[in-house]
Amino acid sequence: MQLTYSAEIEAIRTDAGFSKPVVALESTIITHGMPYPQNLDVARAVEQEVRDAGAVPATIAILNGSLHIGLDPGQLTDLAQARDVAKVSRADMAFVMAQGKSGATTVAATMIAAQAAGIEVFATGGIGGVHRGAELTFDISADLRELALTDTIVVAAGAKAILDIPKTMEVLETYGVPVIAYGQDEMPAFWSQKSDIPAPLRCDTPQQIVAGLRARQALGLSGGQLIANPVPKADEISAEEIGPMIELALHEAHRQGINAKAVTPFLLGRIFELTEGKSLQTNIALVKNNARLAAQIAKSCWELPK
Ligand code: PSU
Repeated sequence: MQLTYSAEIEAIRTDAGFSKPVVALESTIITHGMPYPQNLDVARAVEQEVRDAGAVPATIAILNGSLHIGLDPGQLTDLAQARDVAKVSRADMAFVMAQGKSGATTVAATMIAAQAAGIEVFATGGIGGVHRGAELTFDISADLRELALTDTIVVAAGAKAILDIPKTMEVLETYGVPVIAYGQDEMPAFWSQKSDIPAPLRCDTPQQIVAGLRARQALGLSGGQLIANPVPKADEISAEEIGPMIELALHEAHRQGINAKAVTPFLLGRIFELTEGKSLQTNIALVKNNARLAAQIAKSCWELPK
């Protein structure tokens, strides 16, 4: 696949890969997950977290048909302000590229791009999952199947709490995806540290995560892993506080007939309004926290190569 690299990534490319640990970052969170101008500040701050932790950030997006591994500062600024950028996943990324269009990559598409570029670790906010009411709508994010298929470690604050977390866990189990809570026994719930849902696996250090990854590879097992990293306590919104607002936003989405790819951006936007901006502050804090952990995991991957 033809990939286009930012100057920062180009500078560390070698025949064997990269001369420094790299962390992939997605772009749908910029175009569809947060409002401008906070989205641009966050995109820059998250890249800086990765650098401060000793790795190199590669924000991934499709610009005019080219799959970019790392965005230069001007490209990041343009993307944060762009309107009508497609939200691309496995099903449509190749078509957006073939037609010379631009697209923001979701978790699924970013995993594919990271694997193509040889990047093992990717940080985001929260993965997509099984939507509430999926027994009727069948609305299940393509992110879950991607975790089954593509060999990228995804660091997220769990699945977004707008989703049905127990059903999301069931699907991940069916797909054989390791779901690892970081430093606690239960799954985090995006804006909240706790969910009362036990985590299938727990790791307490980046080294443990990478030891598990290498053991999976030695067994010949393909597919990704989800590292569920709880939001820092000081930044969380408790499940009791945010729960009623999620219910209200879901009710409105249903009444307005919002479906498919529009559901998650609609819900995040409404919860931002209902919490008077607090959900965004928590979202920002958890993404930065995930970027820091992803950088540490990337460094451990580096110390324990395949
Ligand atoms: N994390 C965030 N905000 C976001 C997302 C992740 O903090 O907006 C994006 C990711 O790109 C993820 C997408 O893939 O939400 C899920 O969309 P859907 O539910 O339509 O699959």
